[in-house]
Amino acid sequence: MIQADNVRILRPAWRERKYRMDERIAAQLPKWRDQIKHLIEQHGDSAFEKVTVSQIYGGLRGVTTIVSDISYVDPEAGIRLRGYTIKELLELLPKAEGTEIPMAGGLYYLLLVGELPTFEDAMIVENTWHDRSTLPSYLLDIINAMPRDTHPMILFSQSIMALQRDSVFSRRYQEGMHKEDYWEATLEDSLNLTAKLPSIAALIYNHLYREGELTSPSEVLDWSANFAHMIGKGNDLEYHDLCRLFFIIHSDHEGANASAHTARLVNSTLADVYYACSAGLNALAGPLHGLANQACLKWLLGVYNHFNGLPTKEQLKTYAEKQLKKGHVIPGYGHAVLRTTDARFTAQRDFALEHLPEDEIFQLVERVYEVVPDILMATGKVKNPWPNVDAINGTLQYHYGVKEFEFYTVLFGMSRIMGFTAGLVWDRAIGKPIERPKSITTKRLSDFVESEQHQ
Ligand code: HAX
Repeated sequence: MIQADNVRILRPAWRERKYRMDERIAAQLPKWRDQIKHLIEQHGDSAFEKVTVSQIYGGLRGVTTIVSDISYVDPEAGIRLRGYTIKELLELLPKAEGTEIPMAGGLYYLLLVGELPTFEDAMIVENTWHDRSTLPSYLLDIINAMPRDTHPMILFSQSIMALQRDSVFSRRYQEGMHKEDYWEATLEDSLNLTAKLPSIAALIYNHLYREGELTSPSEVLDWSANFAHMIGKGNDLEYHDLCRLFFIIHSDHEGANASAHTARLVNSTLADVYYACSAGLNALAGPLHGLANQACLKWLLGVYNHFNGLPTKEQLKTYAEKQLKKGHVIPGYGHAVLRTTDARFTAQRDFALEHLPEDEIFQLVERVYEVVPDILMATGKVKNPWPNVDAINGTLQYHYGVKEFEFYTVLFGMSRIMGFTAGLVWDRAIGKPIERPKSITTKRLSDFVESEQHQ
């Protein structure tokens, strides 16, 4: 039972108001479509950058492949969501009563519409989500039928696929929907799906770790806090705030990272939001992508246990240097694009300094931050020796009792689906075609390079 003085009241007066994101997106479409049409007509044959052989073999690292106006990773300022840094977002996005951390509803409005929401805009998204949050009973049956040792990401991806039968886009497509309306049907699917994410994630968590306990979303909590409530943390207000922070900072990281690009590629075939998001999550589940937060926490706990407590700086330096000599990486450090401390790390560190300065694993995070950058710089090869988002996020979950490492990627995915779906709505709005890049054989590539050399 949630105590009355612990809740952030969602304003009932706004419950009846229809969200206006569709109108606001529609109002911007002529301008965007004209701009893109002009770019293609006037500069369609301009080369933006050259692609090297190493890039073709090297996972297309750094090759610009798609446009995304939802977010951009600035090497120095970090991620900008619709142009705003994490610090700015934490200041500017609307907050529910009694908390300093913004509501996810406001962030989702920003990602979709591209404009800062008013408090009312954010509340309408929150209420729209609440009204659409009920899970169909067959989903409970599906989850309950799955063995307890099933990976939570499988259950997550599977749940989203199961909900596809209610896709508005697919139904309307079968009915002969006009191309101009694709984005609106995609928006409907996106709202329906994102509305259910806290309940889906909680259902999975409770099935795997809380003996199947069932809790409904609370009328009075926002989207993020509702997840906390449904996993039995309804009265832990600090954890509510951590959820708000976590879901905001993980929501998008450009459009061409493995999971976001997967979602957009699938959706470009006009497979709906459910197919696309499930596919995106499957990419996120890989150890090179969404699992880094667990690897980092495991590493920190390993260090802590090795020294039977907090190591001194000298001990930590020796330990980290040995690790590098063995050819291992220091998890949570480095980044393919960023060239400074990740603003998402800083935001979480500020949270920890305020709420859990005495936590010894957090103190270890701090010590690693003092010691490791110099060691990585000394290697002369690490391009960014600073911490990334994953250097701390597991530590925070662990502190508040969410100790099931393998579940952390579900939390990441829950947040990232906001970014995926905002991208999908806009891809359909600007009429992005099916993706079909080209592959090449090694022989053709070799022949090409040799013929270039002889010219
Ligand atoms: N520890 C040790 N060595 C590192 C390192 C680290 N934290 N970061 C980079 N390096 C090494 C690389 O392994 C590479 O060595 P080789 O030339 O011998 O192969 C060299 O430094 C140059 O790498 P880079 O250009 O600086 O970095 P990349 O773009 O190749 O890789 C990674 C970026 C994030 C994968 C890398 O920094 C890394 O492995 N970090 C540790 C794991 C980690 O924190 N992953 C989470 C990333 C956050 C994220 O994107 N989440 O979604």
